[in-house]
Amino acid sequence: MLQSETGFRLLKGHLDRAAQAALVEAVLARVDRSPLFTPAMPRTGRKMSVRMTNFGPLGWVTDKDRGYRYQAAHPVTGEAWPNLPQALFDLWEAVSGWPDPPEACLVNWYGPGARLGQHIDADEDAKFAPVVSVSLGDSAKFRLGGPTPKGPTTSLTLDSGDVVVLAGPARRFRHGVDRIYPGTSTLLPPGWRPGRINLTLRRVTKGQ
Ligand code: MD5
Ligand code: FE
Repeated sequence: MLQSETGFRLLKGHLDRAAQAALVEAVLARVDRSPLFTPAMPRTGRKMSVRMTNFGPLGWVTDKDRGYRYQAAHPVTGEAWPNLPQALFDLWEAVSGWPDPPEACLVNWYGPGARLGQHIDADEDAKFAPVVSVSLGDSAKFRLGGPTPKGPTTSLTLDSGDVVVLAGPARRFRHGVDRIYPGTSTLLPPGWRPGRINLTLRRVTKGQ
């Protein structure tokens, strides 16, 4: 099926409710020190509806003038990103099949009405390393295409606790989030829901 040939693996309900709650606590404690920022598209400066922050030595950022990139400092506070929660190192080790640890965890927060347009993740020098994604909070409609800008797409629902592993060819597949389904989870605390948090663990540098 889709999963094994392409390197796309959806681990439905990989994290139980207790693991999700512990992860949310670790994430929100770090977001306190490293607040969500509003990313802007290169050149147009158009603001994205998803809000972001990062954990780990490198974080993904974008703005009008400098575009998409990884950097060591938060674009607003200028501080280093917080460290990765141990649970995310453990998850990466359990599911990624990659020998080196993740260097970046992009944290995406979707409020009601937020979406993420179809795109391919290609800003990492480590272009063969997998990406591991964790969904927390409200469910989302995720749409996965293929390696080219056109062609058919498949819609999937990502629920809280789901983990997606993108390895091999799927690592370069077009994808996006069409919408979230507000009120489908009670995991996130008041102020964060309705809403969805997605964590993506990534290798950025090629290393030696
Ligand atoms: C999300 N995040 O749910 C989505 C999907 C992103 C992003 O797309 O870049 O932050 S996470 C699943 C994902 C990540 C990277 C590659 C692929 C899927 N893929 O090739 O299908 O916030
Ligand atoms: Fe992506």
